[in-house]
Amino acid sequence: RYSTAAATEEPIQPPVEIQETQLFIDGKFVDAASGKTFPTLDPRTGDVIAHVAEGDAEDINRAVAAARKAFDEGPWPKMTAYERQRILLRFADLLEKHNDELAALETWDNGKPYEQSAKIEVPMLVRLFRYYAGWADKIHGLTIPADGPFHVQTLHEPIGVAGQIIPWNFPLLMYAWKVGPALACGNSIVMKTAEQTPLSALYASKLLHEAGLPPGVLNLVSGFGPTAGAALASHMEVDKIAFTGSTGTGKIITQLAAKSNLKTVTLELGGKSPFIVCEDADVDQAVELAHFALFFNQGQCCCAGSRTYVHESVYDEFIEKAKARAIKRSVGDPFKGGIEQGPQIDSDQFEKILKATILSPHVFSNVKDDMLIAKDEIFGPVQTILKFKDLDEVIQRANASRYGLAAGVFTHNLDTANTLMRALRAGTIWINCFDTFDAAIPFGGYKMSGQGREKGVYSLNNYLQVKAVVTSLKNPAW
Ligand code: TXE
Repeated sequence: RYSTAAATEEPIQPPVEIQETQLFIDGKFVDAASGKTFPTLDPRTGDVIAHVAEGDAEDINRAVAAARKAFDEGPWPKMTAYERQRILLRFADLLEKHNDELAALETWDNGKPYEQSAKIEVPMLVRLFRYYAGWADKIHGLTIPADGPFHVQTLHEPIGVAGQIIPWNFPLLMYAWKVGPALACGNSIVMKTAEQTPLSALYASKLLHEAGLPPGVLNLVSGFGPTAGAALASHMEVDKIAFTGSTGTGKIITQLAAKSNLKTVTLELGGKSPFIVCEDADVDQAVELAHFALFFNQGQCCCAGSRTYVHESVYDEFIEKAKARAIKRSVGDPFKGGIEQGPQIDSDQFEKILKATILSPHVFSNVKDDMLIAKDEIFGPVQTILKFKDLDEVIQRANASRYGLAAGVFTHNLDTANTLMRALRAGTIWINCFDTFDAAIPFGGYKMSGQGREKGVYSLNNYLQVKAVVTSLKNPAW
């Protein structure tokens, strides 16, 4: 079992039946061309939940052909924006109607608390598709006053076939962050889900077609990175690749894109985000927020506040209280009510965390900046607490990382907040809050945490081409 959770108790039976296990290509559920399957495991026990079709390069070829046809021949990019919007809105309604089944699949495959899936993540998924449905009919170009007798305008057009590769820590949300903007802009998609968590995206894609999405517009291939994923990133007929996962794999994706057809690349990668507790902090509140910033989702968040910097004046009190809070954390079967922490995703991640520490909620005090637990992404329930003296010093230390995904600041001093907010080199700064993931707020990384932004209006740029149209004017006076 990949946690100390409830090792002696019988696992609770998830309230859902598995129905979709095949690949989804051209509007149909189909077997892999090779006929192969792979098991997806219950993180609570390591037992097989289902055998899922294992796509590889040949299935990616089939999926890309379907996506190409849907894009090049229509009807998707040729539909009116309003028609596309209505499909996305109907999809959001269906997701809302099937909230509990989606949440159960997500928890069964991933191990995160069911209450988190059902009350936070699936509702966010619904909200995100409504947000991007709203954009579908508001994407348009400009009319530009150029020198000379010309009428100049820009058309904002979809890029074409988007390849999308997602990880296992937020399977449905990562699906939404990528599918929402791509469809709103009129692209077609081939997505590869993570091998640990194929189930919820298959169910969601079935609902998307019930909502009226034409066949071939969204194709879903379950399978592994070096086979299906690499085939997608290096495909000559794919116009763009969006990836979320480790920094190492992000480099491979970029190389594959460059070596094939120079498809555009957006990346959302690892992090080692600082969470800074300033000297004016109410320690109880700061402890609670820092705890959430790190331990949320079993510590498996790319933006986890995994370097907790605490001012020396409140350091000792903070350590005692952080320890007490971690001990209080309720760990157990994620289908049980009131559980804060379920199992880690799988044995690989479990072993990786064990190399850094001991599993179960853990707090390390007196950490130095050059220790591995202060530098590397651990992706587990391990809080690393460091002491600082003054603002300039903590700015320098917080920025001395190859990552720059997010940062948390805890202070009620306006000047301190403003200084940190401007000085920290990260894509998101959360002040007196953390992990606020509104659909409209852009998310992405500085430095080796990624390229580009997802969510919000910014994500539309990832899925659009700009065409400049210059028309010579016969009668410049008009
Ligand atoms: O990630 P990978 P893994 C970090 C976290 C974690 C570590 C390893 O630190 O411990 O990465 O996790 C696909 N060509 N994050 O191994 O390999 C793969 O199939 C094309 C941070 O799960 O990056 C999956 O769909 N694709 C993170 C996706 O890439 C390839 C979330 C992510 O897997 C591929 C997850 C290849 N050669 C892990 N190799 C975040 N930023 O949120 C793998 N893939």
